[in-house]
Amino acid sequence: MLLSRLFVPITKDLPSDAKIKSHQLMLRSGMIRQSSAGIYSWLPLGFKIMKKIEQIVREEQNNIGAQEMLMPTIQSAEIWKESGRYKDYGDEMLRIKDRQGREMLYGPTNEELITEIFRSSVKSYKSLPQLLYHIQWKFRDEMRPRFGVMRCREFFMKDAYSFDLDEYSAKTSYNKMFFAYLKTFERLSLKAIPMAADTGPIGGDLSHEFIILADTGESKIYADKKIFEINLKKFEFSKSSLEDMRKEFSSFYAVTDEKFVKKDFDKKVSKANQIITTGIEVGHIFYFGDKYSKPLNCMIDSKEGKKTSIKMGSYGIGVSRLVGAIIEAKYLNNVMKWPKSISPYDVVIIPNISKNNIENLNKAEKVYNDLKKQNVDALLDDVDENMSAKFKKHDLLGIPYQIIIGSKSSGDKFEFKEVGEESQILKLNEIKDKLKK
Ligand code: P5A
Repeated sequence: MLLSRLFVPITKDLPSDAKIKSHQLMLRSGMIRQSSAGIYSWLPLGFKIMKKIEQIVREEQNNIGAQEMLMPTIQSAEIWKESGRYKDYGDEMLRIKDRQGREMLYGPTNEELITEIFRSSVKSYKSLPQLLYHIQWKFRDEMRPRFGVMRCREFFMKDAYSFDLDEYSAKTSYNKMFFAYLKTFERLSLKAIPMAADTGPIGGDLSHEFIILADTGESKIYADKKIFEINLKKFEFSKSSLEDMRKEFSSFYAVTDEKFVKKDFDKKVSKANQIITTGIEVGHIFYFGDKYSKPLNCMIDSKEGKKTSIKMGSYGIGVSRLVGAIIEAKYLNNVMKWPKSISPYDVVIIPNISKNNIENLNKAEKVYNDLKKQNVDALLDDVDENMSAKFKKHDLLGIPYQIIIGSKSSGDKFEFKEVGEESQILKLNEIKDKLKK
């Protein structure tokens, strides 16, 4: 892609409510544009990054056998009346009437709708277990939308739902998700820690929030330092039971605000290991048994022919929030560096074309075409401006590798730089090898 053709409206002007760095960077680098309070349009650069995050989330769901589907954003109020949440959800629910006067709503979550689908189609234990998910926009009329995409009213969520015959197998589904989440966040180069959490309006008694540490996070957490040191790689997934592996995490104190009990914290964690800080909730999982299946009458015939209500859980990842969360984690000293797995481009070519240097531009185009042939997704900065302006702009765009075509490049050797590291002079073939790695 040529940067001069990319619709990326970089701006210096920031609204006064852009207080945290992810919100500022997303506006300045033209990733998003606010349409009204807590509602954003995603411009090409921001959308491309979010799509890459979505794809990693999807792959890790598919890896544990979850099946993708798509439910609508607009739901009927009827099923919410059946579960009792139509009233409970209060003002956070955006309620709409259609032309026939029927009560509708913009879905804040999908427990009711998926249970309704399930009850009308599944009758026997033989069809269980099932794991279903979709990635869809949600709407919550937050009282105080803030921090850009972190707490908005319309946001993009992956939500999964598990259906099992009994509590034991439902907890196996929970554990599968637990580890799928850890792998997902690891692929996004985030250290997300599972913390025992409150269940709020979703309900149930077993729940974990996945939190990444950040000063600007809205979740207060209390944890044992040692939980941050657990390395996923040490687990042998084929050999150990998921429950045992999860217990390893649970053996360390790690809770959010609502679950905090000072006496327990002081008893279980030495003073030196106590971490009291803030973080961003990027995922949240719940086991709630028959909280929805019972009132919605989602029953199944057991092996013995007895009618029992299905045991369910639900599992959310804030896909759009993750874009902001990753910026909070990776934007340091006014320089952004996207993790390679979700960078909008693999590499940016930056020729010095000030003073109308056609030779550098030609060289850059050759490199660009060469990389394109090798399926490297390169961005060519063909914008007519001086190098210091270019570098400032790329500090915002955060593409992790740069090929700089200026005084240090000659013949088939180029200046190659990984953001945050010293630059090197390398042959194009060597650069290609590095990029492919
Ligand atoms: C789990 C999936 C649920 O809604 N029902 C279906 C359950 N959980 S949750 O914790 O309420 O939300 C899941 C994740 O969505 C993100 N999120 C938000 N992102 C941006 N703006 C918001 N207002 C917002 N609310 C929730 C979070 O990442 C949360 O973990």
